[in-house]
Amino acid sequence: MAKSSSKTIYVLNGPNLNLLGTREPQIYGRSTLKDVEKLCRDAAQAHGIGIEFRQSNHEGQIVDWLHEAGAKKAAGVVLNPAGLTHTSVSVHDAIKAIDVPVIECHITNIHAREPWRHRSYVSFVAKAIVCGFGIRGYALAIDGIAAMTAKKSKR
Ligand code: CA2
Repeated sequence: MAKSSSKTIYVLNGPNLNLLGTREPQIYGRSTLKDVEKLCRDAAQAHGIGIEFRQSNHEGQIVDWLHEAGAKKAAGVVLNPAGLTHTSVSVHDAIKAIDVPVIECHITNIHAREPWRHRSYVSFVAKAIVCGFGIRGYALAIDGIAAMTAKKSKR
């Protein structure tokens, strides 16, 4: 049987986010992905929850990690699909296939940017969406999952 990770939140980052803080600071700010990881660890720790923090430039890897989060019964997934947001039927299908709440998280407000960024294949199947708060959005998404988890365990 899969090991249960109900006290774990997966934070998954898609293509090019490894470059965060090194290019286009006027759009994405100067924080690096390491800074995002620290922010997420601190936010999760405040709720007594652990995190798996990962980044990949490969669509299939993101799909595999979503399956892993499902198999391990994670408390939730914070997913910044990056460019895959606007293209990936496979990421959409993987989210649909798992019984774990997935929070779509974007650093920028994708609806205030180019028209082609307004369409997200992920939003259809996400439990909730956070965008436009900069990297603080990741912490907000973790707080949201923690609140949902606390509510569930009270039932
Ligand atoms: O706002 C977000 O978080 C995005 O998911 C970021 C993606 C973009 O394609 C989405 O439309 C919105 C871009 C991720 C690449 O990030 C970089 C950051 C700095 C330098 C180069 C790439």
